[in-house]
Amino acid sequence: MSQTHFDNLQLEIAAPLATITIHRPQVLNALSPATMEDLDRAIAAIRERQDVRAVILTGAGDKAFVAGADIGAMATITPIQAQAFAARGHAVLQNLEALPVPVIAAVNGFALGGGCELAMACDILLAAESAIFGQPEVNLGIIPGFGGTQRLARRVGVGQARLLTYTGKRIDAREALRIGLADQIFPLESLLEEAKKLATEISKKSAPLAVAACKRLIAHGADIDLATANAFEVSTFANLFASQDQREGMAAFLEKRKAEFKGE
Ligand code: CO8
Repeated sequence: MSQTHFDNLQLEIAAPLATITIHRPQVLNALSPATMEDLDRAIAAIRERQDVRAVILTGAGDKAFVAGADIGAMATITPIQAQAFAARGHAVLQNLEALPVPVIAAVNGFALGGGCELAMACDILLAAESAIFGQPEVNLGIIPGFGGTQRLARRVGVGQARLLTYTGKRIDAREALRIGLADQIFPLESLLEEAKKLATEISKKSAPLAVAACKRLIAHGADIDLATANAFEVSTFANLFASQDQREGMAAFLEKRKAEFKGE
């Protein structure tokens, strides 16, 4: 197991799992520009590791996942600096989305503004029953700037996205689950354990190239027409028949044994 302490987060790698914990408890894990750079470094470190099969992203403490972008760091910035911060935030979240392994958000408390946007850039969003979600930017005179208007609308539909972004209201985990913002909810005490259970299940039972292919197809398919997306599915399906994992998976089934996938 390896642990890397960045200034604003911790990265623990215990292959096949990696866990990123945003660690700025004094500001409820708010995202400063330096935190986004640390996050990008952690993502790059994970990308280097062939033995990591799933990532968990959470916040330090039991109160907040991430309470938003750091308002103190944003209060006096210029439009040019705001543009740079938002653009960089988008790039980092795209790097997170581009990891070939599933990223599971374990939302352990407030996920507001940039925190909600960070959680939505993950593949699967698990939340504590005590979690609180919202895009409160309009209450600060700004709008979501890390993809909130876009990922939220794609995730929960334009109606719910309008309700949340126009009012800035907070919703609890049950409401987040009802509208499809959260995928599953658990008591806070068992959230991390459940996230690890899911990550381990995917890591141990599922063929890595196949999981990566599902991830790519679902992510890109949402933004293109159905016929084109289905055509990508057909060619990706066919390509997997060039993998050792396909031969191993099918042989193991026929021989009634557990498959040993290598991601090759
Ligand atoms: N930024 C900076 N500091 C914060 C933030 C934040 N987002 N959230 C909380 N803190 C700080 C508080 O100021 C407080 O510090 P101190 O102890 O020094 O007073 C400490 O964390 C604890 O917070 P509270 O005392 O407020 O705790 P409460 O339990 O009373 O309230 C809340 C918790 C409801 C979460 C409250 O802290 C809150 O409303 N926070 C702000 C939430 C918010 O508005 N988030 C959205 C920010 S904007 C954004 O995310 C834009 C994203 C796109 C950026 C684009 C780049 C240009």
